[in-house]
Amino acid sequence: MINRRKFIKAGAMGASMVSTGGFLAAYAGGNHNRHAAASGPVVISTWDFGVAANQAAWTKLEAGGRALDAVEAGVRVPEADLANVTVGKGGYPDRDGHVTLDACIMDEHGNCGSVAALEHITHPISVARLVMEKTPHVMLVGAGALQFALENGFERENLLTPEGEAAWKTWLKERKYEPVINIENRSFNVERLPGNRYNHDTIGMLALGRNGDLSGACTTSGMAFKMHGRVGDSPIIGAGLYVDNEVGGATATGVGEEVIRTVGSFLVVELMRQGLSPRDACREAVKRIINKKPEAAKKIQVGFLALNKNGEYGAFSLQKGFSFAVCDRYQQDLLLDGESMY
Ligand code: SD4
Repeated sequence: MINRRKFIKAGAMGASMVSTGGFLAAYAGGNHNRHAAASGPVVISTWDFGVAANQAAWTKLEAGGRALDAVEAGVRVPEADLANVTVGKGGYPDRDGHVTLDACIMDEHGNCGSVAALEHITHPISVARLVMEKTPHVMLVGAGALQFALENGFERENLLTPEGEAAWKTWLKERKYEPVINIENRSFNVERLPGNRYNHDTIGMLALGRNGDLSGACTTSGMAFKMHGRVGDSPIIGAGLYVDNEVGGATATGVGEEVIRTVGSFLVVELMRQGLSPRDACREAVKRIINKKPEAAKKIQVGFLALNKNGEYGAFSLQKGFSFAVCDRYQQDLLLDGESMY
């Protein structure tokens, strides 16, 4: 896998960039702040597919573009990628066979836009941006969101690929209609727990522009085989994404219900406001999830990713297996393994 190779390479290079303790030790200590804002823009995003998405965002940031334009351009990459069965077109459907998408975006002024349970549109993030910029509202859902998208020139498409349909039919045969999140993937293999590496559905991206302004975007097809009408954390401002230009931004991935319960991304930003590093703020938010539901927390994945105003970033998750991608002027293809509680 190319990303694995790049990660190893990145780890080795990182080790040479810190004075003591090596790259991973420095990260574990919460000192993952090699790149301050003064040294240039930075973009970070969730999971392995964040590497390619970051590079699209980087073309905007490098040219001095707005962080908002960067995050929109970045997350459009996995949205359009048919090989990606978890975001945008080609995403796995709900248990009734509908591909329903959730997305939100937030800029440096606190403006935000969101769509939930949107069908037939490949780029929900761009619809969310239009909701932010062209309506008096923050959030449009379902049929109303689709109507708004079509009225604004978005093309109606079939988002269910043959692969997605086949996966859905297999799920129907073996599991019937059980309203349990991703029950088909529940096993003792930690990587296959709901929300984890082989069962994740979201790109969350945060960017800091050359001028010091922050923006974020989050987009997903949601948990595979969810109930029709189910909305996760990803389009909920404060849960799946939050940006405060005075402090920093945060985004979440994993089982959205737990993120909503803790208003996770807002919590991470507020903890950074109180002085915590991005990594420590993410860790504290993960601890809140464990405190609320200690037993459930062992069987699911939730990961947080954060970027502060100084360009320092960090991540933390419940389970092992949460990767995130970092792109700045030093390196455009860095992929890191986040720390985890278990
Ligand atoms: C959701 N948070 O719909 C999303 C899915 C996800 O890893 O990120 N899974 O709950």
